Amino acid sequence: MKLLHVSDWHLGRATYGEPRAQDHDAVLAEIVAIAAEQRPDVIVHTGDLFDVVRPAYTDMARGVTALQELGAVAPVVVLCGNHDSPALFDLLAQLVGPESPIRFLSRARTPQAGGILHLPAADGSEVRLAGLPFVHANRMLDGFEDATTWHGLYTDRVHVVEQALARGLLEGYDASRDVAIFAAHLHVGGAILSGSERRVHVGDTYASHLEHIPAVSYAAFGHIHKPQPLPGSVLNGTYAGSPLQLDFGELGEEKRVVLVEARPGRSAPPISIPLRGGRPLWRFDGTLDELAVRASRAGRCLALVTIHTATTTPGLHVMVQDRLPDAVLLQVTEIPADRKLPAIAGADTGDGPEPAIDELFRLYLAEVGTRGVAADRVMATFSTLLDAVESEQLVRFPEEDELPAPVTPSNGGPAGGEAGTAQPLLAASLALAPRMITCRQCGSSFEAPVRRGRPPTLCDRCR
Ligand SMILES: [Mn+2]
Repeated sequence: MKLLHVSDWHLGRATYGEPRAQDHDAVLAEIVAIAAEQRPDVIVHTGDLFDVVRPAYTDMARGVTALQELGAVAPVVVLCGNHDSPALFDLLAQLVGPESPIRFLSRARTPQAGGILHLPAADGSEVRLAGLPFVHANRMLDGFEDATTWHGLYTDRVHVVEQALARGLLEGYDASRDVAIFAAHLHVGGAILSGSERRVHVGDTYASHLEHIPAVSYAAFGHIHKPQPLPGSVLNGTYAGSPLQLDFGELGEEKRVVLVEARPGRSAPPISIPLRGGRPLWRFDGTLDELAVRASRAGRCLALVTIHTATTTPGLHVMVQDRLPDAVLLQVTEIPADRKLPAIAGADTGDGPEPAIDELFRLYLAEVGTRGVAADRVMATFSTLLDAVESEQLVRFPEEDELPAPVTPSNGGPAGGEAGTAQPLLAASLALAPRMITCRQCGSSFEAPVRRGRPPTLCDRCR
C-alpha cells in the first residue's frame, strides 16, 4: 500500500503583499506530477487547503483543480484545517457528491458517523484511515461531547475523539489485510514551529499529547509548516509541512511531500520527496558591495533587503534591483551610518550629576538617531540654537536665505515678495522675546525672558 501525504497549501496566501499564486501553480503541478509517477493508493491532505475561510474564487478553482488531478490518480482525503471553513468543506463535499474520489472531512466524526474511511489498495490490502480535522477550542464536538464536558481542557477533549477513533480503527481490524492510518490537523506539543502558523492555534492550550493517538502504521499530520517527524519516538509519523516557504519564519526550509509504503500490521518509514517549485524567500543584510557578491546566489526569489550605506542614497531601490534582476523586492530598507552619532565610551549617566541638555541630546542621537538628515548636522544645529538661547542672541542659518520671503503687509504679500528680504524665521520663532507671565504668589503680571523653556514663576517682589 502506497500513501502520498501533502499538507498546508494555504492557497490565497500573499507574502509581504506579493501573491503566491504563481508559486502555488508551480508547486501544485509538481505535486500532481509526483502523484502520477508514484501511483499511490491513497492521497491524504492534512488541512489548510486555503489560507482564509472565504478564499477567492480563483483560489477555490486552483485548489479544486489540483484535487481533481490528484483524484484521477487515487482517492484523496482532505482534512479541514484551522484556516479552512468547515461550511465550505461541506459545500464542496455536496458538490462533488458521494461517488467522487475526493473526500472532504469538515469536522471530527465518530466511527459510527463515518469517522473511519475504508479504502482498497492495489496490492489487496485495505487502508483504514481515521481522520481528525482541526478541533476549535470554543466549539462543541457533536457526537463526542455534551454541554457538561466541552469546556474541559482542549487536550482532554481531543483525547476523547482520539480514543473513539482508535476503537473504530481496531474494530474488525485484520492485521494480515489492514493498514491503519491516522490523519490529523493538530498541534502536538514539542513540534518545532515555523512562525507562519496562526499563533493562537499553536499555543499551549492547543498542544495535544502523542500518547493519546492510536498505534498506526503511519500518522499523517498537518498544521505545522516546518517539515519534521513527530516529536519523540512514540508514533511513526510526520508533519508533511507546507509546500512553499510562506513566510520568513520558513527561510531555508526544504519543502517536500511524504510517501509511505506500508504493509498490513507494520509501520513504514516515511520517504521525503523534495519540492522545488515556487520561488523561495531570500533575506539579505549588508552593504551594496556585499550584495553584489552574494546576488548571484539569489536568483528568482522574494527578497527582503537591508542595505547599510554611509549616507542617504537616492535611487537605492533601483541599485538593489539592478543587482537582483530576477528577484521580487518585497522590501528595501536603508540604514545610513550618519543618522546616528558614534557612541562615546564611558558616557554613563548612571550615578553622576544630571547631564547637560546637549549631552542628553547627544546620547539620544547616538542611541535612536535621526530619520532623514545626518545626525552630526542635527547636533550642530541644536548646539547653535542652544547657544543662541543662552546668550539671548538672534541666530541666523545660511539655509534661511534660501527660503522665500515671508508674507507680511509691508512687502505686499506673495506678489511683492523679494528675495533677500527674508526675516530670520527661526530666530523669530525662538521666543527670545520676553513673555507675559502671571506670578504664582501675588498674581501680578510681569515680563520675563524665557530661558531653556523654563520661565520664572515668581515676580521680582515675591522672589
Ligand atoms: Mn497551516
